[in-house]
Amino acid sequence: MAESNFVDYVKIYCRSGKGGRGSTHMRREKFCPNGGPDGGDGGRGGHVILRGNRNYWTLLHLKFDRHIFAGHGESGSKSRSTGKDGEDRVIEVPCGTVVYDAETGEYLCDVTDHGQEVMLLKGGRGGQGNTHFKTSTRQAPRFAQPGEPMQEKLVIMELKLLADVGLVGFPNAGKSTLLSAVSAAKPKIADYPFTTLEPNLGIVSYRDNRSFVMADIPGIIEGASQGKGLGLRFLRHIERNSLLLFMVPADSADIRKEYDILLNELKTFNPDMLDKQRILAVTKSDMLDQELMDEIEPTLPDNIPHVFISSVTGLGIQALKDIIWEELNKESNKIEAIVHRPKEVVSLRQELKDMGEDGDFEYEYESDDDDDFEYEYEEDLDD
Ligand SMILES: Nc1nc2c(ncn2[C@@H]2O[C@H](COP(=O)(O)OP(=O)(O)OP(=O)(O)O)[C@@H](O)[C@H]2O)c(=O)[nH]1
Ligand SMILES: [Mg+2]
Repeated sequence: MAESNFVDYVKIYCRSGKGGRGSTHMRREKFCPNGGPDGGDGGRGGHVILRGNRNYWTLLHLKFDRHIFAGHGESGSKSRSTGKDGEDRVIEVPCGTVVYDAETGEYLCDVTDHGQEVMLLKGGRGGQGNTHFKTSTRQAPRFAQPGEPMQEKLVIMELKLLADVGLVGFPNAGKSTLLSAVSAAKPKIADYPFTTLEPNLGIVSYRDNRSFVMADIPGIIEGASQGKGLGLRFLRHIERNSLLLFMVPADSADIRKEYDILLNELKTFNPDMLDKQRILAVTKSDMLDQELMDEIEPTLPDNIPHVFISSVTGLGIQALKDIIWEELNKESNKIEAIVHRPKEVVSLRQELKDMGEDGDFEYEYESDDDDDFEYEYEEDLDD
C-alpha cells in the first residue's frame, strides 16, 4: 500500500502562528521629550486553513509536506505601527477529507465542497501596544500585551471519496468492468480476485447531459470485517454515497446468500450503511437465457429493485442507469449530513500502524521569551 499513489490516510503536524507582541515604545523627540506611549499592536499569527479542491483526488501531496507552519505575527513598533500579520497556510485537500486529532481520535472537521475553507488552527491574536493602556492616572504605561500563543496539533486526514453510487460485490463480480462500460474510467480488469486494490471513480453520463459519479471499490469477502481479504477499510469510500449498487454474478452458486453476506459485512462496518438505498444487479447475465432469469427472479430480495445486466453485451445497462437515476433523485435518498464518529483511542495506535503512518516525525519547537502569556496590565489597572 505504501507505494501506491492512492493515498487516503495521512498524519501531519500543523501549527498556527503566534500573535506578535504589542510595543511598549515611548515617544521621545527633540521638542517632545515626553511624548507618551506610542507602541503599536502586534500582528495576528497566521491561520492554518483547509480548502477543498476538486482537482485533487488523493492526499498524496500531503505525504511530502507533513509539517505545516503558519507564520508568526510580527511585533508592533513605535509610532503606533501595527506588526505584520503572520502568513496563513492554506492546505488544499480533495473534497471529502475528514480530519481527526491524531492523539485523541477526536473528530475535528471535514471539507466537502470545492472552494470551501475551514479553519483548522487559528493564529494567535496580536497583543495590544501600550497606547491602549494609557489612562488619566497612568500616562506612561511601560508594558504592552504579549501576542496570543500559537496552536499545534498532530492530525489525521482521511479521505472519504464523494460519489453518488458505490459498487459493492465480491471480488470478480464485474464491478470494474461495469465502471469501464459506463464511464471513461479505465480500471484494471482481470479474471482473478482482488484485481482492484484501490478505489476508482468514474463519471457516468446520463440522458440530456446529466451525470452521476460511480465509485468502484475493491471486492469484499465474507469475514472482511475481521480483516479478511483487503478488509473493510475501503468501505469508507462508499460511506457517503447515497446509493449502493450490489453486484452478484449470474454464475454465483447462491445469489441470495452472496447478497446477504455483503449486507452483513456492511452492517458490521457501520450499521448506518443499511439505511442507504440499495439496488441489486445480477452481473454477467450474458451467461443466462430468459428461462434461467425467470428461474432466478423469484429468489432475489423483493424489497429492492433488481436488474439483470451484462457489461459485455450491454444487456440491461440502460435500464440500470434509469433505476440509478430515479433512485438518486428521490427525496428520501438524499444524503443527510453525516455524523462523523470519533476514533477510539485504544485502536488509534494500531490503525496508524496499519496505515503505515505510525512513524514519529521530528519537529523543532521554537522557544521564545514571548512564551509567557501573562497579561501584565490587568493587575495594575487600578493604580
Ligand atoms: N461474461 C461476462 N464476463 C464479465 C462481465 N463483466 C465482467 N466479466 C469478467 O469478470 C472478470 C472480473 O471482472 P472485474 O470487473 O475485474 O471484477 P471486479 O468485481 O472488479 O473484481 P475485483 O476488482 O477483483 O474485486 C473479468 O474477467 C471480466 O472480463 C460480463 O458482463 N459478462
Ligand atoms: Mg475490480
